[in-house]
Amino acid sequence: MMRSIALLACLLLAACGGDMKPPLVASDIIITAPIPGRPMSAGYVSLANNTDAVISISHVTSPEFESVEMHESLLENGVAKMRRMDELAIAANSSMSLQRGGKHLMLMRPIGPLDSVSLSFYSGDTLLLSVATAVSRGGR
Ligand SMILES: [Cu+2]
Repeated sequence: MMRSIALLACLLLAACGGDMKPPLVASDIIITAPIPGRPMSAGYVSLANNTDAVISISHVTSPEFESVEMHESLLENGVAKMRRMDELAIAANSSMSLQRGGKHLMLMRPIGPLDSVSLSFYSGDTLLLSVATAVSRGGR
């Protein structure tokens, strides 16, 4: 709780600062179409932290999916695996790319049609950013 208050204060300070860049910006968002028989999509996105403090994403939600997990791909004894992450930390004034073979979002069990997908990024109870994008067709 203390942590979210501290973060919120930072974000408010950043918002009041002279330069008008939003604290957290998402770009290059890709949501893959679910593979038939596997009710899940992957989400890739670049996240830019424009503040002087670390931004810690604790969870991501999407109204179009039952749940969203933050994953990291890794090799374990030569076998590709995915591990669930409890937190996604973006260093001050840096960007992080969620991409194929690396950190990514796993969107589990779609609810209804997926014409457009919304993602909300949270730090504790604080909504940091909401974005929406179309699902890429034919991609994986
Ligand atoms: Cu995954």
